[in-house]
Amino acid sequence: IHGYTDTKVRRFKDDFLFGAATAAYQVEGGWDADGKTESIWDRFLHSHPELIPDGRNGDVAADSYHKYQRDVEMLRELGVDHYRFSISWNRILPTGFTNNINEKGLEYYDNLIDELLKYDIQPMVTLYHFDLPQTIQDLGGWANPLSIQLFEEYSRIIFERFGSKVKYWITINQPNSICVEGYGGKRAAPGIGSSGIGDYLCIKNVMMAHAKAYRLYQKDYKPKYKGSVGISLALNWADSVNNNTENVEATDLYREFTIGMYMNPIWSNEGDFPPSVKKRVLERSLEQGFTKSRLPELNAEEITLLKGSADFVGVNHYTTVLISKSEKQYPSPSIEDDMGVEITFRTEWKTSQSFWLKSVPYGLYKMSIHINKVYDYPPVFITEHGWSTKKVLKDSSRAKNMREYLHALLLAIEDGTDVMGYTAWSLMDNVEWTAGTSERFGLYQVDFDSKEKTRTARLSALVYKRIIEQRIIEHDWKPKNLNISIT
Ligand code: PNW
Repeated sequence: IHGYTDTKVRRFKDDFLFGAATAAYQVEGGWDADGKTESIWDRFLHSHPELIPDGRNGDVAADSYHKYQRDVEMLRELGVDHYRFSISWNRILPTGFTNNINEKGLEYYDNLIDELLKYDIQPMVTLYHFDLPQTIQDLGGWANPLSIQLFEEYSRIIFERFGSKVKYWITINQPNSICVEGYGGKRAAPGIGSSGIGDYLCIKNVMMAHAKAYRLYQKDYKPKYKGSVGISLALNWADSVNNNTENVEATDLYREFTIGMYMNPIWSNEGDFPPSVKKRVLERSLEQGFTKSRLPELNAEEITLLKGSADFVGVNHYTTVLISKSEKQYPSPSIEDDMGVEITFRTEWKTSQSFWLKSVPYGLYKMSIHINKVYDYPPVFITEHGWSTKKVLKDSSRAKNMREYLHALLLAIEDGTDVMGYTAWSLMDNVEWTAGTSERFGLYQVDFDSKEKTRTARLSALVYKRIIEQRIIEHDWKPKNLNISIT
């Protein structure tokens, strides 16, 4: 791509929003405080401590439930425009249902939101970031279509209470992680292991739940509050390993399974899941002796409800993978078998502390151009982008990764991508799901051994602050020391 050798200075416009993100389970702690009950992640890591390398689960985490004022102070130090955080369903509705609304839970988020607004930081609220009430899981969770209505009821309570203060909403974080890892796989909550069946049931219901919440806001809240509602999708880029036709075709299909599956229902002209995915899952299902496709259908009414059900696409972009047609047989039925691809990485790609996360900045550019071409330039909000390291303060690899990806983003903007803002994952170190705290994503380091859960700015925090101030990328800029303060 162009733009890597020229000397043109590219600038983020003044209205471009810079922010940082976290999620409730990963930072709050207070897992049973003030009436909060058990979510599927509480249950999952309580019952599978052996999965966590360092044994740290979300029981206490960074203790943001008690330290939110310090969190807002950090956001002020960075000079960000917005803070993306998620609400714990169990804090608000301890039974999972609307029969018992927990005022203490609402108060916590009210205080956080007021603290943000006091300093002119816009809250961006995620309604659901992986932590379903266990009571709902006991009824099948997202595999049960009842979950659609339950999510809508929960959303109404949140919109009622915070609608006047919050202008940016994310309904659901990463349907594919929720469903493919949680229902297809066994290593993320709820760990159902129903690959090729449960994952697809979940995807339909999660997408429908999103659409219902969007329509609810549009009808009852948008007219008075004028906020925007989006959904955050895990959109990593995939390139073919080479130009062989079979690999190029495998890559197209992989993109339809990982991008089209979630984008098409909302942003394509036809709506619905991608034709190639529907075709493949139907064929494989019939071969396997099923009487119909394992991928549930969307009927005309559902297609209409989903089409256009977002004001922007929340892009969570981390990395790029290489795709080839798979030579090996996967267990069937499974989504892996349905896709039939193999995933690799280029050895030159710099690797993080997470095995899946390599630094490939051009992938963000290519992803943006792909979205523009296929979905006709939808408004994009980067709702997550980040890098993992060990517990170090001089995290030059994170600073470099951020600069290079932001440069790629500037090129994507120059080529027409409509980007509203960028959100760094994460404001601070947190519980990285089953990885515990062994993979650190924070601009601020958290000392989990300390009672205070002391937060300390990393080098990357100072670099980010500088980018936000200057609105250009200075690849060689270095701070004199690691002190950070509010300016
Ligand atoms: C996101 N991948 O998940 C989640 O939204 C965060 O909660 C999480 O802490 C963060 O990324 C870092 O992992 C992802 O395999 C998980 O490409 C996996 C991938 C991408 C995002």
